[in-house]
Amino acid sequence: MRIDVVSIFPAYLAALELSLVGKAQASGLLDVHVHDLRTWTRDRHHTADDTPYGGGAGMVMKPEPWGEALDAITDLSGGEGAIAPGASDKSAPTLVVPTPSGELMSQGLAGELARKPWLIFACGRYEGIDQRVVDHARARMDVREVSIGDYVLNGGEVAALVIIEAVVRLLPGFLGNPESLTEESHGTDGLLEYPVYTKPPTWRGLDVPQELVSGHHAQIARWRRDQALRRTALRRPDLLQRLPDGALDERDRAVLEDFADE
Ligand code: JD8
Repeated sequence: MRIDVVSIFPAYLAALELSLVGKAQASGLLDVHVHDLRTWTRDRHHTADDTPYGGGAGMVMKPEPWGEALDAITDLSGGEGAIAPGASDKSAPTLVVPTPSGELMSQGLAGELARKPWLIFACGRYEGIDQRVVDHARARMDVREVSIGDYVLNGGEVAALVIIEAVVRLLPGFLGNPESLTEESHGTDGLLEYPVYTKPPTWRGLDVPQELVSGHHAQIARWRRDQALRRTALRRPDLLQRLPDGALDERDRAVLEDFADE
């Protein structure tokens, strides 16, 4: 997968060199390119913003630098000014624009984006990017305006990092043990994760639950399921409503009823 990220604060994306995403780059699974939007500004002050039409507080990001940045990055001619080496049209890019007014990021969307060959992240600042940039891009490529949650950030960079990590870890060959993907929260069973423990068996007077040191696999599996059900009922009852029919067996429902009676 190729990922391009455009921002006026490219240093924010340095984290992509670290940890597993960094390893994915080293292994060739991932090809990340971070660009400074000001590269495509024309005035000596490298101005990327201007006052909003219709008035109001703050500034808006100018369309011209974004238009030229996306032209250069998506220019598959390999010619002058092209960023991406000449490539066939099969690797059409998907433009991902983090915005508080976007569709909500989810594990499902992460899976969808992980199947794309090329993602371009447009990280806005100020009050946002002139809307014509997205409207113009929609005529040329797949565009997803995405929010990572119902709280306000100062820009799109950290949201891009969140989305990239959620996507890249789903790439085939990325995680050493793809098995662990199935068990996690928001994974396949739609429940929150059960609590996890490791050595020592007692820490500051706190013991690891007996069920986990029993070595009794069926008992361990049952304990973990019960914990996941209780945690989900307590913290994310909305997830229980979204479970497909048949996702809960008789014992699961009994656990939830007991929990509700507590
Ligand atoms: C991109 C500019 C700041 C937003 C005025 C504060 C995502 N879940 C999310 N919350 N906030 C963002 C986000 C915020 C951004 C930009 C994403 C570009 N801002 C603006 C509108 C109100 N300031 C986000 N994904």
